[in-house]
Amino acid sequence: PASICGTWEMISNVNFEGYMMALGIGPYLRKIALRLKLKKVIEQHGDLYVIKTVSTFRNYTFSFKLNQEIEEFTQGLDNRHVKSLVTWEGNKLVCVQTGEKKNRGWTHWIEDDKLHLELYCEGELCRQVFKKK
Ligand code: RET
Repeated sequence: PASICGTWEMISNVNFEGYMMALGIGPYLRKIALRLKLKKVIEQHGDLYVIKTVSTFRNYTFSFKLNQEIEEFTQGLDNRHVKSLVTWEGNKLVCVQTGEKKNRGWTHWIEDDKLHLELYCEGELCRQVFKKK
């Protein structure tokens, strides 16, 4: 599959508000977050992946190895501890985040040279699309 590595700039962001509400993020932080033009910086070193969500306001970095459940602390998002498991399912990089919130996770994939990201939590689905820088 096409590589997801590189620097990506957000071109669309649908229902980020609903996703953040499902996470229980307060109105003040939601308002700031909604205005951000996010970037994804994705690196792969062997079986170690690093996904950086970068903005002028706050950054979030998640590092993981495939097929190994790890503790993730969603610092600066909803500040929860979850157990995260990332696997390839066909051409999709799929993460399940097990914890207090039901049905939580995300999926990354490449389509038409764009990086697609679906974030979901408790019935809310946010769709983000990024173009390569
Ligand atoms: C920001 C700003 C502060 C409020 C919120 C944020 C959301 C970050 C998200 C990051 C997702 C990262 C993923 C990483 C994969 O490895 C931008 C930090 C709510 C949703 C999916």
